[in-house]
Amino acid sequence: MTATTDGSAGAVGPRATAASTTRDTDASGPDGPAARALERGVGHLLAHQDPAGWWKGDLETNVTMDAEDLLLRQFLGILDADTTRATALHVRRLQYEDGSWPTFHDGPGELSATVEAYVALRLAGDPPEAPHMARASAWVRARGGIASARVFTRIWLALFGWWRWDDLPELPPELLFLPKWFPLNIYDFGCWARQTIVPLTVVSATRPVRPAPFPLDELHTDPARPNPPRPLAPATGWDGLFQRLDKALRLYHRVAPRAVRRTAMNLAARWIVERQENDGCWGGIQPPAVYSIIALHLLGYDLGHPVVRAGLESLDRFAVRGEDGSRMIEACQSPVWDTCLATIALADAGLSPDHPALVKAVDWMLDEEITRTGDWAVQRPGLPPGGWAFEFHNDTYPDIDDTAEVLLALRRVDHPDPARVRAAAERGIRWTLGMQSRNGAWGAFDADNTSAFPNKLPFCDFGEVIDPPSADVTAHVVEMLAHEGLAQDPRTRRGIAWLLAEQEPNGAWFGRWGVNYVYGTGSVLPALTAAGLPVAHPAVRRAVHWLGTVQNEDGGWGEDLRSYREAEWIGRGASTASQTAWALLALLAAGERESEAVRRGVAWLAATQREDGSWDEPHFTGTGFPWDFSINYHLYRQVFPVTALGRYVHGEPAPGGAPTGAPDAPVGASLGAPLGGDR
Ligand code: R04
Repeated sequence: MTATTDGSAGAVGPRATAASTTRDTDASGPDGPAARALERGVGHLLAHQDPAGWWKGDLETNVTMDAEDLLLRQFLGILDADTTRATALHVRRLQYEDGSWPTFHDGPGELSATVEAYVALRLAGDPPEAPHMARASAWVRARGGIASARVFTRIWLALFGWWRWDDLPELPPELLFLPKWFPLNIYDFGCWARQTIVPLTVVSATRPVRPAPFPLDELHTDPARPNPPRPLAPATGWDGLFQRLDKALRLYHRVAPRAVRRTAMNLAARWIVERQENDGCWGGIQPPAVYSIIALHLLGYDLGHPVVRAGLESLDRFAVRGEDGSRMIEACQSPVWDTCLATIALADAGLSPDHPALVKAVDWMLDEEITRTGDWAVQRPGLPPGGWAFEFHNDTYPDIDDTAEVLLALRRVDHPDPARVRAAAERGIRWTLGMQSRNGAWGAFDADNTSAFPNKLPFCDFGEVIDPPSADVTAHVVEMLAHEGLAQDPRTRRGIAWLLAEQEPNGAWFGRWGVNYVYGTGSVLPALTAAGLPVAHPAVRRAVHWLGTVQNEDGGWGEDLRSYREAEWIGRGASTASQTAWALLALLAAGERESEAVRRGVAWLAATQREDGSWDEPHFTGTGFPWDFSINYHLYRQVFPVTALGRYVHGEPAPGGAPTGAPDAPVGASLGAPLGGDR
């Protein structure tokens, strides 16, 4: 993976336009490989639209989803043979030769995932002495056994007496009493952590133990001493404070007045029930649904109670059946996200703006608009609702990323009821602007969700637990505002200034919700140039140069998930369709259409396309929590290459109604100077 080009051919010219640069004698012409790949890619995408107007690719994560689904059913006494058998088929297929399980394709074996997958297979009847099971338990023991697993894993084991509740961090339900101004309250957590933690306070206070269906001694390093105390180095500073807090809470657990506890638990129950979605799930994501069902059950809701029954039914909808009868649990479902991205892709690919597929998609997106308030209003009281969530059902947690991309998609379609589209768009824009954080940028679900405390809790070892502004979300918002003609609005300009200050010394931007710097850079460059930053701006040049240095020999781009941990993996990894497309989107936005780098990237996409118009992508290029929770969005391999090829063949979408590629629109000239390159 060496530097091939700095991609500077034609670097500082105005943006390429379809009219001035499309030649039919080369690869970019209407009969060339790029146009043919585009046409096949479009065909594949069109064929996968649901009759209702949406797209949804599988959202693949890791085996802890599947294991916890079985453990929940075991805990409630509703585990059936078919579910267990089908889940085990999927879990067995993902095991490595050495006995371990990874949390993403080609990733290292991971202890907590391996413990949970092992237990899932034990539930399915695989005996401990079977070779694959013996390899797994030996692998776990060699890495410290259950004692070294994350808190969530040990909670699941504690539910069956395989771990002691005493050896878990305290999570008291009295947390719900702390008001929103208190320096650690539930609204300081990112919404996903909040939705998970509130039900877990009930579990942690109740400390239930159901009979274990089998012993699990083989997962302890020393079966005779199954719960070795975790040696905690005495910490100083904040870590020390949180260690002492945990000790104090342990004591409190024993002396907590019953009436106070009961009040706190009732408060938690009400908090949970109020947030149940129309389809019975919580927040559109699987983990909060699982823990909420357990919590309500412990609080006396029986399995026939409408709230619990709807919750259990919603869980069934997270299951995807494979052709071989296997069963995989999705952490979450992505219809809104996939639909807006597919709409943009098809519009960029040259589909007529009134194409029935696009109109149908807009109809569906309009019906998905969020019209009521949610947890976001705690930070922004009085802000009228608007915007979109990621999932079919998640009205409490619309997110800024989906809202920005839906708004970009709506603009690309000629809908028969433009007034209706405009009204929804205006609510979405107002909501997005209202959700801007104090620093001028945007997080995914909340404004100003930046407290340092949540990540310090011993409980929070499962991944990111706060939702601070990120470059990728901010870029999507800036791009949307630019297309809405708001590039000069002071709020947009603060976003741009924040982005320019966030650029890494190497020229790239960090990818919070996609892997990794290729995603960040692929999000930011199209936003900056849409907002009028000249392609000659030093920030744009630095990013273009960086992309040139990390292009693979084969012409594609790839970035390994290890880039979240190890600097030598930044920008480095096997080429993938989505990451190659992100790099191309950045380069095309930077006016690099005629460069060697773009030509080779486009050639890679054309050469790796399958007969049916799709691309293979076993590597995970989506991010739930950097490093700790990774996602393979199965539609990314399709929507991003189609967008990139479409922009290559037809030119860039025109921001703010200006003609495509209008050279140096006045907005750009004025932006370049005051926000200039020096940081
Ligand atoms: C790509 C940008 C759109 N948006 C992010 C949405 C991601 C959708 O997928 C997931 C979101 C999730 N959240 N929290 C979890 C999660 C999983 C997803 C989650 C995971 C594990 C545990 C608790 C929560 F697949 Br434990 C928000 C910005």
